[in-house]
Amino acid sequence: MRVVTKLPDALPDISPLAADFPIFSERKEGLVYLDSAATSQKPRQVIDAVCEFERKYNANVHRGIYPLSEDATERYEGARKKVAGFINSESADEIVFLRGTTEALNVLALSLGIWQLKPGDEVLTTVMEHHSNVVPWQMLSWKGVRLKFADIDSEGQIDMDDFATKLTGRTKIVSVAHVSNVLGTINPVREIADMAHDNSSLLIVDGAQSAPHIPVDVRKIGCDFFALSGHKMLAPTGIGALYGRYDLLRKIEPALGGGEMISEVHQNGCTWNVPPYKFEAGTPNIIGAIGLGAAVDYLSAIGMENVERYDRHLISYALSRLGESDDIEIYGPHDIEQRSGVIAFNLKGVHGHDTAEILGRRGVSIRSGHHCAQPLMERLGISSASRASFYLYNGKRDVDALIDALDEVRKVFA
Ligand code: C6P
Repeated sequence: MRVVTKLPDALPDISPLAADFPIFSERKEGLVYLDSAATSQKPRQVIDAVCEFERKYNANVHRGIYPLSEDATERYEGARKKVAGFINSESADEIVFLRGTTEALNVLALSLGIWQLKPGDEVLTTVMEHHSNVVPWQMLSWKGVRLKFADIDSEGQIDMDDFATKLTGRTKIVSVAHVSNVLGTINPVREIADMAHDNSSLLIVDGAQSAPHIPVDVRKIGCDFFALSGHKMLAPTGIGALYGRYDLLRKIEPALGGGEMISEVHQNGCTWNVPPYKFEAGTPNIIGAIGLGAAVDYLSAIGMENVERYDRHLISYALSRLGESDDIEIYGPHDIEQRSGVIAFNLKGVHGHDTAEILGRRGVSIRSGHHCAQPLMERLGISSASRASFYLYNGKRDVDALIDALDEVRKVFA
């Protein structure tokens, strides 16, 4: 497997890693891809690992005792170990393979919500959350569980005084994004973990936007659960992971029932398998896990510190270029140390969808709209924003293409 392990110290015109991503050479019309927060592109190393598995190792896992199935199981469990190492969990038994962050948060809301929370209990989140960290908790309202939102300040960071005020004796769960998919804010999850635990609350971290961009150490963070999506970090869609502290995974009830998650089933009841299998009902996304393992190998070979440093170069260059014009409003922290991955902005007087549509015609792919974060849009007093999101295959040239294309938008609306 060929892996380019070095990212340059200064931002190059074209990322040396772009060559690993077939989509950039195979699309004849060229591609300026600035929507990696929605989903990332996939390197050859991941595509090859997925193809190799389908060609040589495909069988169901944990079920057959013939060599092919044992091979498949070994590779599937190997991927689990890689994910465990990537986020520094104590053991692979703390990693549950699920479809992604949304499914992980729903599983937690069901497990904790239905089995453990009582009427009057509260879940504390923030106003910058993705709907995946809002709706599953709101769905517990039938049980009398209340969802509260900590506010943000003018820089798009959590208002920690408001957070502290809303963290009460009734708060059983705190669930926050590590990195906002709109503001790019990196939240102080270590501090939040201490506050939550001092209050005897559990801390869930939505790592959908952090795991692809910054080193994640669940033990250093001190969170109880951490969710990530493979497709945002170079793996295929439909695979993600839920980390849970082993003692908690043992204690809480499963949310999904079926094959694999049981120990025994009788007409009058059943008993659960041990974690993580207790939470993996049915045939899992084996091929997705193999792809996620390969993606973790790829990112680890580069080093997440290097990925983070490169991300800062991209963000800082893009912020400075976008800041050259006074008709662009940028959302999120000014301090680039406090942000990661995405820049949401609005061109004054132009709807985000118009901006994205015109950019798309110029070969520049960005996202616009509410970004599945409507409470945040309401808080910012806007209905939509354009968002450019960056990853390790982007270079200066992609940012310059964005800036040039924005001139086209200005011309159309002049
Ligand atoms: N945000 C975006 O364009 P899934 O869809 O389950 O892989 O991830 C959900 C999710 C949860 N939390 C955060 C912070 C996210 O950013 C996302 C996905 C994408 O911003 C698609 S809406």
